[in-house]
Amino acid sequence: MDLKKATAMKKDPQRNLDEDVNPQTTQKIRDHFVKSGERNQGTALMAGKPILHYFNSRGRMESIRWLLAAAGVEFEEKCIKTQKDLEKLKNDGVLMFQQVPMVEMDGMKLVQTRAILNYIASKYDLYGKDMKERVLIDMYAEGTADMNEMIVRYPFLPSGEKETSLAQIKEKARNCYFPAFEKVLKSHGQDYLVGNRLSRADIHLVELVYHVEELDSCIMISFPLLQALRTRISNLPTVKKFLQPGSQRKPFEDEKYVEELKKSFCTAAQKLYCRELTMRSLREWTQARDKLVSADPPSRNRYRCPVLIR
Ligand SMILES: N[C@@H](CCC(=O)N[C@@H](CS)C(=O)NCC(=O)O)C(=O)O
Repeated sequence: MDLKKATAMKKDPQRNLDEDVNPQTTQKIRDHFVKSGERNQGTALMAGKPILHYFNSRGRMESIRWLLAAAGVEFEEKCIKTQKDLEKLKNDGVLMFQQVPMVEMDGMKLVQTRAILNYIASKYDLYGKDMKERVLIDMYAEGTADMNEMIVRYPFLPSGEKETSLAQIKEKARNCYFPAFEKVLKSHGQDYLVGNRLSRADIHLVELVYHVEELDSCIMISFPLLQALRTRISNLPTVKKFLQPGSQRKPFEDEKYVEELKKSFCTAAQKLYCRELTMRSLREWTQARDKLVSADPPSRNRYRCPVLIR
């Protein structure tokens, strides 16, 4: 174990794990810090924690929260509470495509969920040991992302569409995605999906399992190996902590939660819309009045502004 390197990292906060070419060395150093009770060696020693910019909901940010938490990385969240907050971020020019998730990390402002996840996985050695492992991890991660996309949308659907969507989610999980992952685990008999060691694929899959179970509590009965994986991953100290109440994990967006979220956004959006309407009607009224007044100047006093009256 390279204690010299570990000590150098501790002394130099800017030093990061991704400078270590050999993942085994990285793992050893990580183990060293874990053993010595100094978790989050890559971040706690760095200048700042990653800052996550998103709504107060799971959405597309939840996988990022899971991955950071599993890697033992502490992070901060700047919650977008209103349309105004979102507009401000957009106007500040920090959202490359005018969208969130956005993560401030290592001096960068990262957008696009997949790119962010790739970066975190690479940095914290959760992305396999070679190209072949990596492509498997990508395949599995993309599969879970497709399934997750349906789940992310589900709480925000109009009530008339929810039932169909829920049935689709259950059907896909039960007959396509979960059997596929069960088969992978059965094929090699190992503890993790790829390369017999923890990768982002395991974290994404277990996150998905938790989310699907919230929608269908019996679904796991037919998938014993997935259940075992879930238990294994849930018992990792970092994940265990994240699963406990009071962590940064976001709750399932039930109807009440969605209503609250919509209210804070609709109110701000409506205000903006109303202001625009008001300004437009004011402009139109002024133009009409000016036309009348130019034909009959003394009539100016007869026209009072309807917007101001209102
Ligand atoms: N491909 C992007 C999609 C991002 C996206 O659709 N973000 C939504 C929130 S989940 C957003 O920013 N919506 C606000 C807007 O477009 O004004 C990603 O994966 O990050």
